[in-house]
Amino acid sequence: MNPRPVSQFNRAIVRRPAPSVVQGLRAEDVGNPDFEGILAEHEAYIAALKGAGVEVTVLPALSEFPDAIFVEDPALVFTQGAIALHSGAPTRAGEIAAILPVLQDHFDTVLTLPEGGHVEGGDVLVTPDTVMIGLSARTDEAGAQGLISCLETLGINGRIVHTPPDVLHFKTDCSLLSEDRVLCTKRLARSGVFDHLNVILVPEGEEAAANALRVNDVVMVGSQFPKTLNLLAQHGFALVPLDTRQIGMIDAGLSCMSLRWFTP
Ligand code: CIR
Repeated sequence: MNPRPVSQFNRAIVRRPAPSVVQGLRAEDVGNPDFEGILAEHEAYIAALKGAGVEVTVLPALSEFPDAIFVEDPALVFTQGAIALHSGAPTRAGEIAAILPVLQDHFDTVLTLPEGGHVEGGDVLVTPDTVMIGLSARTDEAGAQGLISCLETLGINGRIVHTPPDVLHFKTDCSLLSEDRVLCTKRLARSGVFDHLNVILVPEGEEAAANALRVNDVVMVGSQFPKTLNLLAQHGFALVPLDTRQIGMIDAGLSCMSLRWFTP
């Protein structure tokens, strides 16, 4: 389906965190993250994207939407075009209207998920032969079916899969490391969803490290996960460790803070 590696990117969009980010959604409240800490993590993330060879568009903070820093969720972007989604979280629904004009600035083709269904980008894993759409509390069957139609319009194949129960997004538990290798938690691997790929299991106790991010020649990984860093180094990956402890308090990892694509 893709003429180039799926993790080859030269453009990205990010959004600066607003002070309200500390009130971001979370499944388990372990206290508010530190705003200065999130700012620092976000700055380091932008620097890592640039260091990997990506031109980064930085959008202004949106204080009315605490989770708007997680731009991966309201949209999907491909070389062929962009798709504006409908969030499954009521407090995030307004982020779509904010990102739509930005998509229209960058893409000739901008589709919108049909009304009635919900999908968040965190549930969507792009692999070389198909786009996997994980059903979750944020992504429903109607949304996934609507997304498959949008993807077809762009000439891309989509397939519905399942997110483990009580896991926020499909990609909370996995990331594509290369064209045929995936980093994945044991609980997701057990479903057999990646039986056609080589699976590297996240070490016990570091499940949150599964949301890593391959960009061009490097893999960004949470710096607080030494066992995962060690394991991936043994597999020969060039690693960029990034601190995600503050955004981790609001259930986020590395993929969620950018929209990435390749423009020829
Ligand atoms: C949320 O619950 O929506 C945010 N606090 C975290 C979103 C993380 N998004 C992602 O991993 N794609």
